[in-house]
Amino acid sequence: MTIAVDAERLALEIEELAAFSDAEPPAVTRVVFSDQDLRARAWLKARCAQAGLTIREDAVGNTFVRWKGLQPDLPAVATGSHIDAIPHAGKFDGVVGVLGGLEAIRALQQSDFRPERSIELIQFTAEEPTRFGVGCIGSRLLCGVLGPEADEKLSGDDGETLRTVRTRAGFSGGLASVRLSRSHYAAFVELHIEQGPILEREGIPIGIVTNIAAPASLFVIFEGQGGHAGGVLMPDRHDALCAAAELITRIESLAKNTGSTDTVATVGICEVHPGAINSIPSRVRLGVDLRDTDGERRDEVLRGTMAAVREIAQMRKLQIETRMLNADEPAISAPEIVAIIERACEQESLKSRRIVARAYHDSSFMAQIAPMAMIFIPCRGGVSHRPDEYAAPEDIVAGVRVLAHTLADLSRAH
Ligand code: HGY
Ligand code: MN
Ligand code: MN
Repeated sequence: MTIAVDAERLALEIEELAAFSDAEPPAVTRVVFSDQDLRARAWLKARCAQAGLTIREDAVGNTFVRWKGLQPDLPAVATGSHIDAIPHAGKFDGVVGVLGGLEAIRALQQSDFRPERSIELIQFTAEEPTRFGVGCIGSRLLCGVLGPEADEKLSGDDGETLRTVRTRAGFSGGLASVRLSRSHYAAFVELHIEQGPILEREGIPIGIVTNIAAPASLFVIFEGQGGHAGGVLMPDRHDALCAAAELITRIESLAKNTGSTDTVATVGICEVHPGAINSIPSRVRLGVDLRDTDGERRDEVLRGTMAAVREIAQMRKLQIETRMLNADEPAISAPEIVAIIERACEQESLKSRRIVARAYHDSSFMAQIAPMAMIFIPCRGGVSHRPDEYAAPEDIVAGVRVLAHTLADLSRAH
């Protein structure tokens, strides 16, 4: 089967989508339900409509773009990813899976291939945690890890709830209607940049994900006494930032000492109040992100973190509160889909290797309702979540070609 990918059109579309941003190029900021996100969604739907595909949006804004198969009553085959972007990110994270998925469908439409199962592209809402503190809200609701309570439970730093924000963005209806059954899809495959250095370092164009690391995240709030930077002597202080600093280095050492490099820990948020140079910090909020391919090893770091919180609170005589945001299970790819992707790579005479996904993805949750696997392509220097994130056009096209073969294979009703 000849797969004709329109590389030029795809490259142009990636640039066009990147322009819907609240940051100066080459950075991209596109927070879910922001005006730029809504403009990007409208642009994407217009591109999908031009391809003659049917479009449905659910109550949280997940967007479903379907190429109807010859046997439309069979469970469809799905692909997809996200278009929201954290502040000052790049233009490829998530986008390669959405626009690459659209291009894979268009390439199959151009060939003489007709799918028996429908093929559906999904653009998931809020893969990034920026707006509501938790990532993958759209796919969590799809698979039932999150339920209708999320409407009031999830809110941004501005206090606005998910319900308020999604309704204002034009997505109404009960969140219970977002949930899909385990038989809704026959398979789910996501194309994504690796967001790591391995494929580029080894000169391999395709990574086939075997498992996705499990994220856990929490806020830690330190309440100290504050006071005048000159007037309060050291023995009398209950400095919230010094306590936070101690916890940060304890978390780092816990992650470094699990015996595996698959364990990672990051404190990506540190808010200091009142934030004056001559005032002892009275309140600090840390945002902590812990991950591992092994859920139990990740939880060991989480337990160690909680023990350190108790010790530091006691030693420094201040209040420390922890607020769990999420603690998810690692996802395992379906071996039969891994094998199909490997076959697709052979058809394209592309070298591939199996690989672990260290970032989380919507696939992490789609794995709970359908056999899942991911296709990775290299990104320069392994860099992501930065304006200099870059994937070469030839690597994107290779990923789209492998995805197209995989979707075609999966869409046969056998
Ligand atoms: O944080 C992640 O792993 C993903 O990029 N949201
Ligand atoms: Mn990301
Ligand atoms: Mn992503």
